[in-house]
Amino acid sequence: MTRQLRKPTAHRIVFHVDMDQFYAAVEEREHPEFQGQPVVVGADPKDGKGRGVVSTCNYKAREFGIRSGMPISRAWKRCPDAIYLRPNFKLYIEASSRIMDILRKHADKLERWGLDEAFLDVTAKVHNFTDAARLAKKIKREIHTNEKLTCSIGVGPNKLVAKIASDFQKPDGLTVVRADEVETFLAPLPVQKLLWVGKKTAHRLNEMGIHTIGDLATVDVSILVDRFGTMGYQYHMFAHGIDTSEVAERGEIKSVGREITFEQDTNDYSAVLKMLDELGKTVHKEVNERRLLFKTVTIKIRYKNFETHTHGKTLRAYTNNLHDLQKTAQKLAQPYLHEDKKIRLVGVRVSNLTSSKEQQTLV
Ligand code: TTP
Ligand code: MG
Repeated sequence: MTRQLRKPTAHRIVFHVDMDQFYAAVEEREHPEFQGQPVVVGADPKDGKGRGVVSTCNYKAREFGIRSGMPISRAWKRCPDAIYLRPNFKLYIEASSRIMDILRKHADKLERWGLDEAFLDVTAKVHNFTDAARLAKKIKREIHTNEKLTCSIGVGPNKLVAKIASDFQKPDGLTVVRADEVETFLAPLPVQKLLWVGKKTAHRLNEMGIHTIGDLATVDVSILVDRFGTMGYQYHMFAHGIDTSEVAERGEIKSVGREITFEQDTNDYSAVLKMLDELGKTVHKEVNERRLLFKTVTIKIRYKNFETHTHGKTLRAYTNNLHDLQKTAQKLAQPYLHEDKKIRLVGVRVSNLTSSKEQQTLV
Protein backbone atom coordinates (compact mmCIF):
# COMPACT_ATOMS: atom_id res chain seq x y z
CA MET A 1 0.00 0.00 0.00
CA THR A 2 1.37 3.40 -0.88
CA ARG A 3 -0.42 6.45 0.23
CA GLN A 4 0.24 9.94 -0.97
CA LEU A 5 1.48 12.16 1.84
CA ARG A 6 -0.88 15.03 2.32
CA LYS A 7 1.19 18.19 2.38
CA PRO A 8 -0.30 21.00 4.39
CA THR A 9 -1.74 23.52 1.99
CA ALA A 10 -1.11 26.79 3.77
CA HIS A 11 2.34 27.73 5.05
CA ARG A 12 2.32 28.37 8.72
CA ILE A 13 4.84 29.56 11.27
CA VAL A 14 4.43 28.11 14.74
CA PHE A 15 6.37 28.73 17.97
CA HIS A 16 6.63 26.40 20.92
CA VAL A 17 7.72 28.22 24.06
CA ASP A 18 8.91 26.20 27.07
CA MET A 19 10.14 27.87 30.24
CA ASP A 20 13.45 26.56 31.58
CA GLN A 21 13.38 24.60 34.88
CA PHE A 22 10.22 26.52 35.58
CA TYR A 23 9.32 26.03 39.27
CA ALA A 24 12.97 25.95 40.26
CA ALA A 25 13.77 29.05 38.20
CA VAL A 26 10.96 31.00 39.88
CA GLU A 27 12.27 29.90 43.29
CA GLU A 28 15.81 30.97 42.40
CA ARG A 29 14.53 34.33 41.28
CA GLU A 30 12.75 34.79 44.62
CA HIS A 31 15.81 33.61 46.57
CA PRO A 32 19.03 34.97 45.05
CA GLU A 33 20.90 33.27 47.91
CA PHE A 34 20.19 29.88 46.22
CA GLN A 35 22.39 30.79 43.27
CA GLY A 36 24.84 28.11 42.22
CA GLN A 37 23.23 25.50 44.48
CA PRO A 38 21.13 22.49 43.53
CA VAL A 39 17.43 23.26 44.08
CA VAL A 40 14.76 20.54 44.13
CA VAL A 41 11.05 21.40 44.18
CA GLY A 42 8.68 18.66 45.28
CA ALA A 43 7.68 16.56 48.26
CA ASP A 44 9.37 16.79 51.66
CA PRO A 45 12.42 14.44 51.59
CA LYS A 46 12.27 13.89 55.38
CA ASP A 47 15.94 12.88 55.53
CA GLY A 48 15.46 10.30 52.83
CA LYS A 49 12.28 8.81 54.32
CA GLY A 50 9.88 11.15 52.54
CA ARG A 51 7.19 9.94 50.16
CA GLY A 52 6.12 11.70 47.00
CA VAL A 53 8.14 12.85 44.03
CA VAL A 54 10.30 15.58 42.56
CA SER A 55 8.22 18.15 40.62
CA THR A 56 11.28 19.66 39.03
CA CYS A 57 14.82 20.71 39.87
CA ASN A 58 17.35 23.17 38.53
CA TYR A 59 20.17 22.19 36.16
CA LYS A 60 22.69 22.06 39.02
CA ALA A 61 20.56 19.36 40.68
CA ARG A 62 20.19 17.54 37.34
CA GLU A 63 23.99 17.10 37.38
CA PHE A 64 23.41 14.75 40.33
CA GLY A 65 20.98 12.70 38.23
CA ILE A 66 17.86 14.15 39.85
CA ARG A 67 14.84 14.30 37.51
CA SER A 68 11.16 15.28 37.49
CA GLY A 69 8.93 12.45 38.68
CA MET A 70 11.71 10.67 40.61
CA PRO A 71 10.85 9.56 44.18
CA ILE A 72 12.01 12.31 46.52
CA SER A 73 13.80 9.70 48.66
CA ARG A 74 15.99 8.77 45.70
CA ALA A 75 16.72 12.43 44.95
CA TRP A 76 17.78 12.86 48.57
CA LYS A 77 20.15 9.89 48.30
CA ARG A 78 21.73 11.44 45.23
CA CYS A 79 22.13 14.87 46.77
CA PRO A 80 21.20 15.32 50.44
CA ASP A 81 22.72 18.80 50.48
CA ALA A 82 20.42 20.24 47.82
CA ILE A 83 17.88 22.87 48.79
CA TYR A 84 14.51 21.07 49.02
CA LEU A 85 11.37 23.19 48.64
CA ARG A 86 7.65 22.45 48.70
CA PRO A 87 5.95 23.88 45.61
CA ASN A 88 4.60 27.40 45.95
CA PHE A 89 1.91 27.16 43.27
CA LYS A 90 0.56 30.65 43.86
CA LEU A 91 3.92 32.06 42.83
CA TYR A 92 4.18 29.86 39.72
CA ILE A 93 0.61 30.58 38.65
CA GLU A 94 1.18 34.32 38.92
CA ALA A 95 4.41 34.17 36.90
CA SER A 96 2.74 31.90 34.35
CA SER A 97 -0.18 34.25 33.98
CA ARG A 98 2.07 37.23 33.23
CA ILE A 99 4.16 35.18 30.78
CA MET A 100 1.03 34.01 28.93
CA ASP A 101 -0.09 37.66 28.66
CA ILE A 102 3.20 38.49 26.92
CA LEU A 103 2.84 35.51 24.56
CA ARG A 104 -0.76 36.30 23.72
CA LYS A 105 0.22 39.80 22.63
CA HIS A 106 2.52 38.38 19.96
CA ALA A 107 0.37 35.53 18.65
CA ASP A 108 -2.55 35.19 16.27
CA LYS A 109 -3.50 32.09 18.22
CA LEU A 110 -2.23 30.77 21.54
CA GLU A 111 -2.53 27.24 22.88
CA ARG A 112 -1.44 26.97 26.47
CA TRP A 113 -0.05 23.70 27.85
CA GLY A 114 0.17 23.65 31.60
CA LEU A 115 1.85 26.49 33.40
CA ASP A 116 5.05 26.79 31.44
CA GLU A 117 4.45 25.83 27.81
CA ALA A 118 2.52 27.27 24.90
CA PHE A 119 2.16 27.02 21.14
CA LEU A 120 1.79 30.26 19.19
CA ASP A 121 0.62 30.58 15.61
CA VAL A 122 2.36 33.72 14.35
CA THR A 123 1.75 33.22 10.60
CA ALA A 124 0.00 36.56 10.14
CA LYS A 125 2.46 38.38 12.41
CA VAL A 126 5.66 37.64 10.45
CA HIS A 127 6.74 37.60 6.80
CA ASN A 128 9.12 34.65 6.88
CA PHE A 129 11.34 32.52 9.14
CA THR A 130 14.00 35.25 9.47
CA ASP A 131 11.33 37.60 10.69
CA ALA A 132 10.03 34.84 12.98
CA ALA A 133 13.48 34.41 14.56
CA ARG A 134 13.50 38.14 15.27
CA LEU A 135 10.10 37.91 16.94
CA ALA A 136 11.20 34.89 19.01
CA LYS A 137 14.23 36.83 20.29
CA LYS A 138 12.00 39.75 21.15
CA ILE A 139 9.67 37.49 23.14
CA LYS A 140 12.62 35.93 24.98
CA ARG A 141 13.93 39.41 25.85
CA GLU A 142 10.54 40.60 27.01
CA ILE A 143 10.05 37.59 29.28
CA HIS A 144 13.54 38.00 30.66
CA THR A 145 13.16 41.74 31.29
CA ASN A 146 9.79 41.39 32.97
CA GLU A 147 10.15 38.07 34.76
CA LYS A 148 13.90 37.48 35.06
CA LEU A 149 13.29 34.01 33.63
CA THR A 150 14.61 32.27 30.54
CA CYS A 151 12.77 30.09 28.09
CA SER A 152 13.54 27.99 25.04
CA ILE A 153 11.69 28.58 21.81
CA GLY A 154 11.28 26.28 18.84
CA VAL A 155 10.13 27.74 15.53
CA GLY A 156 8.77 25.53 12.77
CA PRO A 157 6.13 25.13 10.09
CA ASN A 158 3.87 23.18 12.50
CA LYS A 159 3.38 22.22 16.15
CA LEU A 160 5.25 18.93 15.95
CA VAL A 161 8.43 20.50 14.61
CA ALA A 162 8.18 23.54 16.91
CA LYS A 163 7.84 21.29 19.97
CA ILE A 164 10.83 19.17 19.07
CA ALA A 165 12.82 22.30 18.23
CA SER A 166 12.16 23.98 21.60
CA ASP A 167 13.72 20.96 23.31
CA PHE A 168 16.72 20.95 20.96
CA GLN A 169 18.76 23.63 22.74
CA LYS A 170 17.97 24.14 26.38
CA PRO A 171 18.22 26.33 28.42
CA ASP A 172 17.74 29.76 26.87
CA GLY A 173 17.63 28.24 23.38
CA LEU A 174 16.22 29.31 20.07
CA THR A 175 15.98 26.76 17.27
CA VAL A 176 14.49 27.72 13.93
CA VAL A 177 13.58 24.95 11.50
CA ARG A 178 12.41 26.22 8.13
CA ALA A 179 9.91 24.22 6.12
CA ASP A 180 12.60 22.95 3.73
CA GLU A 181 14.90 21.91 6.60
CA VAL A 182 12.38 19.79 8.50
CA GLU A 183 13.36 16.31 7.33
CA THR A 184 17.10 16.98 7.71
CA PHE A 185 16.52 18.37 11.19
CA LEU A 186 14.43 15.40 12.34
CA ALA A 187 16.39 12.58 10.67
CA PRO A 188 19.18 12.09 13.26
CA LEU A 189 16.93 12.42 16.33
CA PRO A 190 15.79 9.31 18.26
CA VAL A 191 12.22 8.15 17.50
CA GLN A 192 11.23 8.85 21.12
CA LYS A 193 11.27 12.53 20.27
CA LEU A 194 8.14 12.16 18.18
CA LEU A 195 4.96 12.94 20.05
CA TRP A 196 2.92 9.88 20.96
CA VAL A 197 5.88 7.57 20.62
CA GLY A 198 6.09 6.32 24.17
CA LYS A 199 8.70 3.97 25.62
CA LYS A 200 6.87 0.81 24.55
CA THR A 201 6.41 1.92 20.95
CA ALA A 202 9.98 3.14 20.79
CA HIS A 203 11.10 -0.28 22.03
CA ARG A 204 9.05 -2.04 19.34
CA LEU A 205 10.45 0.28 16.68
CA ASN A 206 13.98 -0.34 17.92
CA GLU A 207 13.39 -4.08 17.64
CA MET A 208 12.48 -3.48 14.00
CA GLY A 209 15.87 -1.79 13.58
CA ILE A 210 14.32 1.67 13.60
CA HIS A 211 16.20 4.00 15.92
CA THR A 212 16.13 7.48 14.44
CA ILE A 213 13.30 9.51 12.94
CA GLY A 214 15.22 9.23 9.67
CA ASP A 215 15.05 5.42 9.92
CA LEU A 216 11.32 5.65 10.50
CA ALA A 217 10.82 7.95 7.52
CA THR A 218 12.26 5.35 5.16
CA VAL A 219 9.99 2.49 6.31
CA ASP A 220 7.07 1.77 4.01
CA VAL A 221 3.86 3.08 5.55
CA SER A 222 2.09 -0.27 5.00
CA ILE A 223 4.56 -1.99 7.33
CA LEU A 224 3.86 0.59 10.02
CA VAL A 225 0.08 0.29 9.57
CA ASP A 226 0.39 -3.51 9.82
CA ARG A 227 2.25 -3.22 13.09
CA PHE A 228 0.61 -0.24 14.76
CA GLY A 229 -2.80 0.18 13.10
CA THR A 230 -3.85 3.75 12.34
CA MET A 231 -1.10 5.07 14.62
CA GLY A 232 1.35 3.63 12.09
CA TYR A 233 0.11 6.11 9.54
CA GLN A 234 0.45 8.89 12.10
CA TYR A 235 4.07 7.86 12.83
CA HIS A 236 4.77 7.89 9.11
CA MET A 237 3.43 11.43 8.78
CA PHE A 238 5.30 12.65 11.85
CA ALA A 239 8.54 11.06 10.69
CA HIS A 240 8.24 13.25 7.60
CA GLY A 241 7.57 16.27 9.81
CA ILE A 242 3.97 16.59 8.72
CA ASP A 243 1.46 17.76 11.29
CA THR A 244 -1.68 19.58 10.22
CA SER A 245 -3.12 20.13 13.71
CA GLU A 246 -4.11 23.70 14.42
CA VAL A 247 -2.87 25.88 17.22
CA ALA A 248 -6.09 26.28 19.14
CA GLU A 249 -7.17 27.78 22.39
CA ARG A 250 -8.09 24.53 24.04
CA GLY A 251 -11.50 23.87 25.42
CA GLU A 252 -11.28 24.52 29.06
CA ILE A 253 -11.21 21.35 31.14
CA LYS A 254 -13.63 21.69 34.02
CA SER A 255 -12.89 18.44 35.80
CA VAL A 256 -11.06 15.14 35.61
CA GLY A 257 -12.79 12.03 36.89
CA ARG A 258 -12.99 8.26 36.73
CA GLU A 259 -15.65 5.83 37.83
CA ILE A 260 -16.09 2.12 37.78
CA THR A 261 -18.95 -0.34 38.12
CA PHE A 262 -18.07 -3.39 40.21
CA GLU A 263 -18.36 -6.78 38.56
CA GLN A 264 -20.68 -7.67 41.43
CA ASP A 265 -22.43 -5.32 43.82
CA THR A 266 -20.48 -5.26 47.05
CA ASN A 267 -20.61 -4.24 50.69
CA ASP A 268 -16.94 -5.04 51.22
CA TYR A 269 -15.74 -1.64 52.52
CA SER A 270 -12.09 -2.34 52.14
CA ALA A 271 -12.57 -3.27 48.47
CA VAL A 272 -14.55 -0.07 47.91
CA LEU A 273 -11.92 2.07 49.60
CA LYS A 274 -9.15 0.33 47.71
CA MET A 275 -10.97 1.02 44.46
CA LEU A 276 -11.31 4.68 45.42
CA ASP A 277 -7.54 4.80 45.93
CA GLU A 278 -6.96 3.23 42.53
CA LEU A 279 -9.33 5.65 40.80
CA GLY A 280 -7.63 8.49 42.66
CA LYS A 281 -4.30 7.36 41.24
CA THR A 282 -5.57 7.43 37.65
CA VAL A 283 -7.19 10.82 38.12
CA HIS A 284 -4.01 12.13 39.69
CA LYS A 285 -1.94 10.84 36.78
CA GLU A 286 -4.07 12.70 34.26
CA VAL A 287 -4.10 15.87 36.35
CA ASN A 288 -0.31 15.76 36.49
CA GLU A 289 0.09 15.05 32.80
CA ARG A 290 -2.06 18.05 32.07
CA ARG A 291 -0.08 20.05 34.62
CA LEU A 292 -3.22 21.03 36.47
CA LEU A 293 -3.93 21.71 40.10
CA PHE A 294 -7.26 20.97 41.76
CA LYS A 295 -9.10 22.34 44.73
CA THR A 296 -12.26 20.25 44.89
CA VAL A 297 -12.57 16.48 45.27
CA THR A 298 -15.92 14.77 44.70
CA ILE A 299 -16.88 11.15 45.11
CA LYS A 300 -19.82 9.31 43.65
CA ILE A 301 -21.46 6.25 45.12
CA ARG A 302 -24.25 4.32 43.45
CA TYR A 303 -26.05 1.63 45.40
CA LYS A 304 -27.44 -1.60 44.03
CA ASN A 305 -30.89 0.06 43.72
CA PHE A 306 -29.34 2.86 41.61
CA GLU A 307 -29.73 5.42 44.38
CA THR A 308 -26.79 7.73 43.61
CA HIS A 309 -24.94 10.16 45.85
CA THR A 310 -22.23 12.66 45.05
CA HIS A 311 -20.38 14.37 47.84
CA GLY A 312 -17.60 16.92 47.47
CA LYS A 313 -15.14 18.93 49.50
CA THR A 314 -13.21 22.03 48.54
CA LEU A 315 -9.72 22.12 49.98
CA ARG A 316 -8.09 25.22 51.37
CA ALA A 317 -5.50 25.52 48.61
CA TYR A 318 -4.84 24.26 45.10
CA THR A 319 -2.84 21.07 45.11
CA ASN A 320 -1.68 18.24 42.88
CA ASN A 321 -0.95 15.94 45.77
CA LEU A 322 -2.08 12.31 45.43
CA HIS A 323 -2.29 11.79 49.18
CA ASP A 324 -4.63 14.80 49.58
CA LEU A 325 -6.82 13.42 46.81
CA GLN A 326 -7.01 9.91 48.23
CA LYS A 327 -7.45 10.99 51.84
CA THR A 328 -10.26 13.38 50.95
CA ALA A 329 -12.00 10.78 48.79
CA GLN A 330 -11.82 8.19 51.58
CA LYS A 331 -13.27 10.60 54.14
CA LEU A 332 -16.05 11.64 51.78
CA ALA A 333 -16.99 8.00 51.23
CA GLN A 334 -17.27 7.03 54.90
CA PRO A 335 -20.91 8.07 55.46
CA TYR A 336 -22.04 5.99 52.50
CA LEU A 337 -20.62 2.67 53.59
CA HIS A 338 -23.44 0.69 55.17
CA GLU A 339 -23.40 -3.06 55.82
CA ASP A 340 -26.91 -3.40 54.45
CA LYS A 341 -26.43 -1.38 51.28
CA LYS A 342 -24.47 -2.94 48.49
CA ILE A 343 -22.51 -0.64 46.20
CA ARG A 344 -22.70 -0.86 42.45
CA LEU A 345 -20.44 1.98 41.32
CA VAL A 346 -17.82 4.33 42.75
CA GLY A 347 -16.21 7.39 41.20
CA VAL A 348 -13.70 10.12 42.00
CA ARG A 349 -13.54 13.50 40.36
CA VAL A 350 -11.44 16.61 40.86
CA SER A 351 -12.61 20.02 39.76
CA ASN A 352 -11.94 23.68 40.40
CA LEU A 353 -8.84 23.37 38.25
CA THR A 354 -6.29 26.12 37.72
CA SER A 355 -6.83 26.22 33.99
CA SER A 356 -10.42 27.18 34.58
CA LYS A 357 -11.00 30.74 33.39
CA GLU A 358 -13.30 31.55 36.29
CA GLN A 359 -10.81 30.43 38.89
CA GLN A 360 -7.58 31.76 37.49
CA THR A 361 -6.48 34.39 35.08
CA LEU A 362 -4.20 31.97 33.29
CA VAL A 363 -5.97 31.89 29.97
P1 TTP B 1 8.85 20.90 32.24
O1 TTP B 1 8.80 21.98 31.21
O2 TTP B 1 8.77 19.47 31.80
O3 TTP B 1 10.19 21.03 33.09
P2 TTP B 1 10.99 22.33 33.56
O4 TTP B 1 10.40 23.58 33.02
O5 TTP B 1 11.12 22.28 35.05
O6 TTP B 1 12.42 22.06 32.97
P3 TTP B 1 12.92 22.22 31.46
O7 TTP B 1 13.95 23.30 31.53
O8 TTP B 1 13.50 20.89 31.11
O9 TTP B 1 11.72 22.61 30.64
O10 TTP B 1 7.70 21.11 33.30
C1 TTP B 1 7.28 22.40 33.71
C2 TTP B 1 6.91 22.41 35.18
O11 TTP B 1 5.90 21.44 35.43
C3 TTP B 1 8.07 22.07 36.10
O12 TTP B 1 8.84 23.20 36.46
C4 TTP B 1 7.40 21.41 37.26
C5 TTP B 1 6.13 20.81 36.70
N1 TTP B 1 6.27 19.35 36.56
C6 TTP B 1 5.74 18.52 37.55
O13 TTP B 1 5.14 19.01 38.51
N2 TTP B 1 5.89 17.16 37.42
C7 TTP B 1 6.56 16.58 36.37
O14 TTP B 1 6.68 15.34 36.29
C8 TTP B 1 7.11 17.45 35.35
C9 TTP B 1 7.86 16.86 34.17
C10 TTP B 1 6.94 18.80 35.51
MG1 MG C 1 9.82 23.79 31.00
